[in-house]
Amino acid sequence: MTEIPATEEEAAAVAAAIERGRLLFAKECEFVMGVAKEAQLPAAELPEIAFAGRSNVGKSSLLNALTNRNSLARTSNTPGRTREVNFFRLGGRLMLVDLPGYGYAKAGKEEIARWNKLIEDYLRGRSNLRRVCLLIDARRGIGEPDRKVMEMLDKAAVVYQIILTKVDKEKVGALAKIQEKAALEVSRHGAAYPDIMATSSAKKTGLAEVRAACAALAESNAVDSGPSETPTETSPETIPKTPLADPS
Ligand SMILES: Nc1nc2c(ncn2[C@@H]2O[C@H](COP(=O)(O)OP(=O)(O)OP(=O)(O)O)[C@@H](O)[C@H]2O)c(=O)[nH]1
Ligand SMILES: [Mg+2]
Repeated sequence: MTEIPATEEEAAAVAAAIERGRLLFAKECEFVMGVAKEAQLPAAELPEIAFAGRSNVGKSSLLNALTNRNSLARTSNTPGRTREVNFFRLGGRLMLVDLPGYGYAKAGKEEIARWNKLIEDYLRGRSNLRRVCLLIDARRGIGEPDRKVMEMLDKAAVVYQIILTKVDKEKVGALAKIQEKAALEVSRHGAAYPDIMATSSAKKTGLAEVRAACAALAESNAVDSGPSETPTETSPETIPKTPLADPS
């Protein structure tokens, strides 16, 4: 979904948004804490953006890539690596939240139930949560476990945005179809942003656009009230759509 700005002003606004994203993510990012129970959640001191998605989809890798760190968030070939809700403070302006993955079949039943409860408690009850980035593996598309989370977010009126991951593994043509299909599905969900971002942490694709969207949310004082809001200068609506990945 490549979108070329229609006017010079629009192009300038997009460039400025990208630059604000770059500046924000050039700031210090520090691990604050990992939380295993809702009762341990830190005070809601900053605007928050959470990264949710199936186990192994690339949440921790995306956080590392966005912040230009190799090992800020722990990543692994083994699904189920992130077991707590991990909080990272970015430049004293924004809290980035790395969630445990859902849909990890090999964990014990009790453990899965505990993680799911933790994720749900967090997502439902966080007053300063500006946006959930719902990560979807570009090769798999939106699946049943993702739909359940989308429905839960719709019901809780928590605004979310789909971010495709690992687009380096897909060809441009196939990726465009996956984006279209995801956009169609998302259009039926009240709390979802219509724009589907496409990223690769491995190839650093689409990162500038995600940073820009995060910066716009960090700057706006109001809690993100969703896709129907009239765009403002710092609104995420002014953020460019992610160009398709170059598979080379
Ligand atoms: N090719 C490719 N591989 C990726 C990309 N992002 C992540 N991976 C790989 O996917 C695997 C899982 O990545 P993680 O970032 O740990 O995934 P996660 O969603 O945090 O997983 P959990 O913490 O288990 O929920 C690792 O082997 C990463 O190297 C990407 O953009 N491209
Ligand atoms: Mg992880």
